[in-house]
Amino acid sequence: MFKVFISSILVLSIAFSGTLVGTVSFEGKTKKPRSIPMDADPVCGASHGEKVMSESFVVDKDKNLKNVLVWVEGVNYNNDVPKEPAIIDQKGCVYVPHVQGILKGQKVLIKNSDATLHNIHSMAKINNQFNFAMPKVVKEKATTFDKLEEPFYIKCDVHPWMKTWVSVFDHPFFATTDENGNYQIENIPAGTYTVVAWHEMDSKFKGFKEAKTITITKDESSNLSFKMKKGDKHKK
Ligand SMILES: [Cu+2]
Repeated sequence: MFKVFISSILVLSIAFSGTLVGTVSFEGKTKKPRSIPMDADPVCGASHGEKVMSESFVVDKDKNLKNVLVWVEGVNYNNDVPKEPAIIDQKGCVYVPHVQGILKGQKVLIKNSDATLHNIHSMAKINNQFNFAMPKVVKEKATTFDKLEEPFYIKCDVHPWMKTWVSVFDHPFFATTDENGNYQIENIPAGTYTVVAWHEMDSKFKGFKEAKTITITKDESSNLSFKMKKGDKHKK
């Protein structure tokens, strides 16, 4: 009797969830890809065979936008945070990944894969800020973010071009768009939600934040796409 009860709960919790997919694109004249000069630190320059391109504004030939963080708001999530740590790697004097969602309380491993000095400096507004050097012999430091926060950046004080964006969530229903502007968020409990798409601030294109409403129905894939224009802002 007890077993039957447990298995029916499992079936219910799996059945009442859906998938959200979509594309974020850019409307208007894009700008040329910009390369990052790294000659100031020979170790950085030497770690790349070819030019390193800026990741702050990347579109494909159809103007689909990479590195947009998309998240669902107000989802009830009572599971534990993942055991696997989130990774912020300093590799070739670039942060990998360029933007990511991290769960509140999840272990975050900050790696230095380079044979050079980095200084990692968090510009969080709600979470505690940190600012410490990682000489080439320091390969790993662990931290956590304890409060929910919309995207903020972390920079390197040694290499002014280095910047990565982090947002802190209390659920795992977020994703970053790939090189073709696509995102996919799975296993969202059925319900009606606000979904936010966010792209970082850029001196020319300003940045983008847009919220839309979607109803997730069980066992189905819902589609929600966004379009960024030059001059959009991070409006609430
Ligand atoms: Cu650095």
